[in-house]
Amino acid sequence: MILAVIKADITTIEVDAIVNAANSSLLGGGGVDGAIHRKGGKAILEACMVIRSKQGGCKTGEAVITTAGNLPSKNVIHTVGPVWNGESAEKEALLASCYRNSLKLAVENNLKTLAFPNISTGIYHFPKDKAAEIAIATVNNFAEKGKIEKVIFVCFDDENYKLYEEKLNRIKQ
Ligand code: AR6
Repeated sequence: MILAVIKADITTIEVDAIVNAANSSLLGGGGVDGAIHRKGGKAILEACMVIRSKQGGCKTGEAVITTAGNLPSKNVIHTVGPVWNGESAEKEALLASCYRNSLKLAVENNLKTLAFPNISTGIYHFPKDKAAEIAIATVNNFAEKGKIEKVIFVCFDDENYKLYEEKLNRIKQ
């Protein structure tokens, strides 16, 4: 599995699935979620509504998959990150679950290339350094990583980009 980092808008990335930092309603919101729904069009919301009617949304740490509508990627995996409100091992475990459950869903759907945003580090206020550490370790230690060809960490701000670059260089050495 190749691990890469870029600074970009995730809605422009062509991969088998981009991951969305959603909320448990799956009805859209601000940040990367808003951008994905806006650019992907109503097909994504419609697919989310179908999932809502079957299972009532998506719990924190879990993931669901939909069409990517008008986006260049083939699918969108929606995962719900934890809201950070102070030091908590439980929140760290939930963030790791977001990455692990998204990867599992990719394997189940035979998807080979994935792009992750920096889940929970915006509106949900998870500390960026800790989040990057968890994201990279969880992806790198994923049990079925041989089944995924490439994971791109798509950063939107310089701080996250520098953190990922530094941490990825360290594990590649
Ligand atoms: N491409 C890539 N990354 C982005 C983009 C983009 N177009 N836009 C923002 N980011 P956030 P959260 C980065 O707030 O913290 C929504 O309302 C952003 O800089 O999108 O998990 C949902 O509906 C940050 O580093 O997600 C939820 O209610 C990262 O994406 C809530 O926000 C995540 O920031 C989820 O909060």
